[in-house]
Amino acid sequence: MFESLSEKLEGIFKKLRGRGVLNEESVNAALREIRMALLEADVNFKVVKDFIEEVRLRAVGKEVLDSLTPGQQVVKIVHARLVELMGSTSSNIRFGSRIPAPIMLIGLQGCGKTTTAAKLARLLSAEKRVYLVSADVYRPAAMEQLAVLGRQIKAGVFDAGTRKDPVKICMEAVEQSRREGYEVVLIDTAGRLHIDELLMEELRRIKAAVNPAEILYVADAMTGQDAVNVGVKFNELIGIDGVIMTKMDGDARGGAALSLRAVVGKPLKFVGVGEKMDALEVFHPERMANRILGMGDILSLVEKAQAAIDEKTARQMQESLRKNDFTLEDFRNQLKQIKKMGPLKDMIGMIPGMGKIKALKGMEPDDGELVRIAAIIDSMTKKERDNYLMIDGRRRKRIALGSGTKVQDVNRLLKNYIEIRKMMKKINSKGGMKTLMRNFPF
Ligand SMILES: Nc1nc2c(ncn2[C@@H]2O[C@H](COP(=O)(O)OP(=O)(O)O)[C@@H](O)[C@H]2O)c(=O)[nH]1
Ligand SMILES: [Mg+2]
Repeated sequence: MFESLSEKLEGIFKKLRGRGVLNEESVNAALREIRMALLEADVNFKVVKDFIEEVRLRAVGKEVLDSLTPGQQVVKIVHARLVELMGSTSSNIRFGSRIPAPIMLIGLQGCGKTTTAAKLARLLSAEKRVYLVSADVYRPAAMEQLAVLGRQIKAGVFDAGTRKDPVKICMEAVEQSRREGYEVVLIDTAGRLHIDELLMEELRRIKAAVNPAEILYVADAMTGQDAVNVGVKFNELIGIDGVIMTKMDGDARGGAALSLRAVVGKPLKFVGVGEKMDALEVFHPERMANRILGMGDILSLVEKAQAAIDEKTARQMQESLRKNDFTLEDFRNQLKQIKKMGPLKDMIGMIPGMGKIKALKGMEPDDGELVRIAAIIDSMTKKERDNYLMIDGRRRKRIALGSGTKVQDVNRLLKNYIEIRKMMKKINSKGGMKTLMRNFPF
């Protein structure tokens, strides 16, 4: 997601950076390229137009032309606009004062409603007692799917028995959850291949019957601008309070996520980033903008780390990310921790600078690769791990032999390590991660 947009924007900014002073012409040239990059990322045409106009207004002002670091100014403006475009701050679910609070999930078939209902139940259950109910009486396996997921995450699931009326099922589920002391009822509704009047009528009836605290539209990122258009329809016909965008881990170009807020006028609240039950994240516009601009997303990374490992280890990791003397030992520990957190590919994009490292990108390390890297580092002496400079050709041969790998593997690992170490140094010399995120690495 956003990979190719990130790459293009980075290229555009690099060109700007090379200039001493910006003039209107170079700003306009950059804006034309940004416009193309956004359109290619499948961002809504009108959204792109407004975006560019706004950036132009702010960028062609006097401050920028006189600025000492004009490239930086433009990136800042684009960054600020991206954050605004996605809604500025993250939006939580508003549960209201009624207990239990019914939350309805709506969307087309296959967009990920059932999976998301279970993921959301899992996420919310850190703070609330959450009950699940499926109102999908049409697909034979739909209720069973939710029941299975519910068992997996240890959430209560309403058993509809032989009931056939979705409205009655929802009402009884809300009653049941009240009796059993649940605080939230997540309602998974049926979807259709297209928006049709029958589906809308059913959703309206459920809405009228349970009076949900929130209605969340579940959108499949892979369907691009269709997801946005369908969102507009659902909002007109049912009314929605927010959006959950699923399959952000896929190779969708990201335009839908960027256009939603501006076109539908409702915030993106969560994003689905995988099929597993823990693959749902609160959506943070600021962090997403950082990621799009290739700045990584250290906050998300640390948050994930905290969920996956105990806090102490997370703190150590944060430290070692910042530490100047990032040794091979740190590198190995970090890879181990990263492995615990989920697919490495996703994580790499979140570490500042990592996305830019070509060598690492080509490597796309899988689990096997991680085992190999660990084996290579294990075959080093403590001294070598502390000081990679002493690892000469002879030592490389020995390490390869000892770890059952080839000298080329050892070379590649050292090359990657040196690149990452350079990034770490850069982060440190700028006075820590915060400054880096605020001021951009150039
Ligand atoms: N990769 C990925 N797959 C997802 C995500 N969310 C849902 N899916 C998959 O999408 C498919 C349809 O999901 P489902 O919840 O049954 O959709 P529903 O018809 O809207 O209830 C399933 O194979 C899910 O595993 C996500 O965030 N990432
Ligand atoms: Mg379903």
